[in-house]
Amino acid sequence: MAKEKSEKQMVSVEDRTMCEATQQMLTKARRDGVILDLDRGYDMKPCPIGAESACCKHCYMGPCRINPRDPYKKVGVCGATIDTIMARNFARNVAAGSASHNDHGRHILELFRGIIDGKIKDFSIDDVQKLENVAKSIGIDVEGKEVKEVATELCDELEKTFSNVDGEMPFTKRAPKATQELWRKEGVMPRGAMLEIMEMMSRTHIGCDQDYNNLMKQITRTALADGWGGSMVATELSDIMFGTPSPTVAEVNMGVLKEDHVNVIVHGHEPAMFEGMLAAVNDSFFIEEAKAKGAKGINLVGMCCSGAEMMSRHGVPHAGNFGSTEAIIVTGAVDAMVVDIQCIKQGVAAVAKCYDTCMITTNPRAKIEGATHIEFDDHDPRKCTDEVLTKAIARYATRKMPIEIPKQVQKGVHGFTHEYIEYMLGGTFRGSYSPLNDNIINGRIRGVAGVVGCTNPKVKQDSVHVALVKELIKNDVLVLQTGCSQIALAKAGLLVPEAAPLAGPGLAEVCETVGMPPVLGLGSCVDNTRILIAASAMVSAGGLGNSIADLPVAGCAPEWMSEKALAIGHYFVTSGVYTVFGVGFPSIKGTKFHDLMFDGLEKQGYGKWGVAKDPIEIAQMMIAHIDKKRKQLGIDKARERTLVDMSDRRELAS
Ligand code: XCC
Ligand code: SF4
Repeated sequence: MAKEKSEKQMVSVEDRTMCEATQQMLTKARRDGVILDLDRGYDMKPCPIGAESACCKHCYMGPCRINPRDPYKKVGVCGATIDTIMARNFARNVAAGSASHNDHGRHILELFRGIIDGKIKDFSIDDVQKLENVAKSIGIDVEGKEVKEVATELCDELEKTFSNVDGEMPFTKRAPKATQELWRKEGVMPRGAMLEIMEMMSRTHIGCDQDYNNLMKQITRTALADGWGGSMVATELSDIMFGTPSPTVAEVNMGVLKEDHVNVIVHGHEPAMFEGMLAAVNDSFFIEEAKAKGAKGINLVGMCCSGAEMMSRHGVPHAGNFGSTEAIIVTGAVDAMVVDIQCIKQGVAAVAKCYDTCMITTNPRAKIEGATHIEFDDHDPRKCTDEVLTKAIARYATRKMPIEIPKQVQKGVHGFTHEYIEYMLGGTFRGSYSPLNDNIINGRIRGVAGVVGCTNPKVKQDSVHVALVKELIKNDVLVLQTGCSQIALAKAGLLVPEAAPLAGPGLAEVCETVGMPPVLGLGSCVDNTRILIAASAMVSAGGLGNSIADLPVAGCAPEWMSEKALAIGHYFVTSGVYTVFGVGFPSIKGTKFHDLMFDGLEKQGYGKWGVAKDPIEIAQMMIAHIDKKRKQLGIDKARERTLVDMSDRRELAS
């Protein structure tokens, strides 16, 4: 790749990312004349009309462009108004995001079915307790039944998540009654995901649904079919097959690569291939092969979401989030980059070519031009994994590139789940959410925030995540995390109990008593559904209202970029959570569609959307919402008393 700009002309690496390892690799890439996403993102000037969702290309009478500064002046050739155009664009984003998670969930369900049928032999049911709990949660009677019988019934029932053409999606039963009633009243209760996504695509065709209010109902149904559908199926069945995580110390950042080992990175979203790789790297045959070529062993590490799952379940080291997947190749130390689906930048393959890294795709749904494709088959995992390892070892043996591995490694505690939160705060014998609710009611914990989602080269990598989470915990808000955001905070050193002093006095006291970090890592993006279940459990534990919308909670994706993030955001909003997005939002302020999203939905009994760029401003918006909910619940005064108590005690102590 040609060197296009001298280093002087380029923006400083410190402005592109706060991750020091990524800074070091970006510097090296520039020196090597290789262009990374972090620089492409800076150079790309996004289309100002598209950025505000003021264009439509749903038919070839257009594409039609509306002036975002004067949105009601013109309509499209077909007559579509700006509200129709924005609603349809958002609808298709949500449909794509929901489709991704449902496709993932359906694959996991097929794997589960294969295990039950005995056709898949390399995986098994690992967590029978969780199997029974999940089955019971949707009304399956498990008493006196064999494991296989329960599994079959659960599998048949969950199949409906995808294939139902009427009725209600099975996991919606796990939402609070009042939340379910709202969905029924509004006509947004999801049926089957395939139907909802198909209907969403059809309704957004030219000349179909042209009322943004009516479109919103199907958008909501399509998003709920993600959170209470495919994503939840993926998380729950993965726990049943591969084990429910519990807190595990794991290492994060590029320093987990080892110069004297064969380094294999797995980057993607479905855990099956990664689980297969983990089995293969522990095979003594390959360890001996690697040693015969002069390596000390094979080092398997993860990136992005399947990496976050493997870290939670097995403590597998994690090399970095979405913003570092090209940069890490620049180390020269990656012998194989093995990918499956979602969030794999095509640029990773181009960078891999520059550094002689084996770039291997494994999923028939996601090939990349120029990459080697070695297909992963659930029925015969070793066929793929062994070929991958053979290639990786061969690349190690013929390494030609100079190697430079950043030193940064941070230890953190990962692998929290809604089950573990219950146990951690309630104890083995009286496991319940009541202690969490009590601490919220008495005000030590002001509220709970979910901070999740991607990194985006439009903003300095990790910086908004870290500043936002620090501000939230300082204000006694307990933070739950998933995905690339969790990795950002892990790199910043906040996923350890020792971070408790960074929290406000109330939250710090709870963390110190329990021995937990003020920031709890829950895993990958499909594991956002753990937050939905935790919120439902908080409602049923009592004292905090009747629906998720009553809870003093808020959500945020401060550096979001993907359509999946929009689908997740909308299922949180319509499950009752105030959800703020950073970076920007594809809608125009002052339009009817925007007002519906950012205000009207709340009046209908849901949560609502918010948008801001500055982390402190985002934190203040979330805290103001939490305080509003505390006031509505009548628990605002308790917090003032508790905090006075604590400062009194502190003064006495000093
Ligand atoms: Fe992708 Fe899931 Fe976003 Fe990260 S957080 S960039 S969606 S890998 Ni899920
Ligand atoms: Fe233009 Fe309407 Fe066609 Fe969209 S559907 S491109 S607004 S004519």
